[in-house]
Amino acid sequence: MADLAITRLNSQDADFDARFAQLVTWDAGDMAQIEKTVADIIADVRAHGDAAVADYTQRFDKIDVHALGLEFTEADIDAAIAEVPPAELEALKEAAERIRAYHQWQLPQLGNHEFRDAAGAMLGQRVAPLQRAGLYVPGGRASYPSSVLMNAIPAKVAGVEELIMAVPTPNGEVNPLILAAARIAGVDRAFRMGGAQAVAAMAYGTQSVPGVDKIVGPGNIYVAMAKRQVFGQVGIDMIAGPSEILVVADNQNDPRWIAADLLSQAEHDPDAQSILITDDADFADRVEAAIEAHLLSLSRTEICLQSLNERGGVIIVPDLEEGARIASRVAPEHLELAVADPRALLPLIRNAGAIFLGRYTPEAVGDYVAGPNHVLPTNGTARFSNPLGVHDFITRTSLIDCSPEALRCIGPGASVLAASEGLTAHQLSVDLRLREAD
Ligand code: HSO
Ligand code: ZN
Repeated sequence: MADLAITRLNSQDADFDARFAQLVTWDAGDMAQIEKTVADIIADVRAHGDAAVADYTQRFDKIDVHALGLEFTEADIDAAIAEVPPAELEALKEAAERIRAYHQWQLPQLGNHEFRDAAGAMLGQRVAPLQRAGLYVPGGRASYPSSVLMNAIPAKVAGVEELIMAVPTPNGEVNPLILAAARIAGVDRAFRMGGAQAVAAMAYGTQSVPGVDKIVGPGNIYVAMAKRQVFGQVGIDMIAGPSEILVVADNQNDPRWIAADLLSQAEHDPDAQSILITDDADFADRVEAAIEAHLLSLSRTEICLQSLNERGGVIIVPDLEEGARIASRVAPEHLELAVADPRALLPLIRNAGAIFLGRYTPEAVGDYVAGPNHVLPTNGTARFSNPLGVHDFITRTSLIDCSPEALRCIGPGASVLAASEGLTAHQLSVDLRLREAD
C-alpha cells in the first residue's frame, strides 16, 4: 500500500488562492480523438440503425444481439430478480419508496395554469411530462442500482409515458440488481446496449429502439461525449465530472466518522475529490490517521489512495464561517456540515449540489435512502445547475389567449415595435385584426 499524502493548505497562507485554485481545478484532458470516434459511431447508427448497434455490441461487449435479443424480455427480468437476495430486493424497494415520496413532494401541478391580466388577455403555461425519456446505465465499476432508482423514479413521477433504459452487458452479463431496480422504478423497456451506440440509438431511434426526447444517466467518457454530440436532437441531463465531497468539520467530531465520509467519495473513482475543511489542525491529523486505519480494511484501498493523494485536500481555516465561505467557492457536489450548529453556517453557502446537515447525516445516506436525488452537479456547476429531479422530465408551454378587446389594448404596442424593427408582415398581422375590431 502506498503512503497516504493528502495536500494540506491553510487559508491564511499568502499563496492560498493559487494553491486552492490548483486543488479544485479539474481538467478532463484532450478529447479530440474521442470526439472523432464518437461522431463516427453516431453517424453509423443514424445510417444503419439496428445493424450498426448490433455490430458495435458484438465488437465491444462480445455479444450477439441477434441470438440474445437487443431488448430484455419480461422473462429475462423475472429471472434476474429471482437471483437477487431478498434482503437486497427489500432494501431497493424501501429506497424506491423514499425516493418516490420525495419526488412526489417536488412535483409541480401539471396541466394548464392561467390568469387574466389587466388588458384582459389570458396568459399562462401548460406543464406536462416528456413523452419519452432514455436512461443510460453504465456497466462495470460504476454500475449502481441506486442510480437506476435515482434517474428513473423522477421520470415516472413526472408522468413520462415511456421510459427506456440502455445497459451494456459485456459477455452477456448484467448485474441482476440493475434489472430489479429498473422494474421497481417503473422502467418500461430495457435494451442490451451501451456506449456511444446506445446513446445514438436512443437519440435517433432505430427499428427496435424508440427515439426519445431526453437522455439521462451517467457513463464513461464515450457516453459523455455522445450525450454532448446528440444534445440538440434530444435534451440531456448534465455531463457529470468525477464525484466530490467537501466536509466542514469542527474538532468535536469522531475523526473516524469524518475519515469514513471522505473515503466514501474517494472509493468511487481515482479522480474523485474529497476535501476536509476544519478549524483545528490537530483534528485534521487525527482524521488522516483514521483514514490510514480504515484503509487497511476497505474494499477499494488503491482507488481511495489514488484519489486522496492526487485530488484530496485538507484546508485549515481560522474559523468555521471562513470554512463555509470557502466551501461555497468550491461549489461541491456534496457538502457535509459536521458541526454543532449547521444551520448557522447555511446562509454562508450559496453553492453546493446537496448539503448534509449535522453529525448524523453522512453523505452515504443521501446516496441511497434519504429521498433527494443523488445525481448532482459536479465540478463547480452547482453555481448554475441543479440536482436531477422531476423538473428535468417536464416541459412548460406558454399559453396566450387574446380576446378582440385584449388585442385592441396591447396590439398597438406590437405594431409600433414591429415597424421599428422593419418587420412589416409582423405589423400587418396585428394591424389587420385591429382594423377589423374597429
Ligand atoms: N455518490 C454517488 C452516487 C452513489 N453512491 C451511487 C453510491 N452509489 C454520486 O456522487
Ligand atoms: Zn456515493
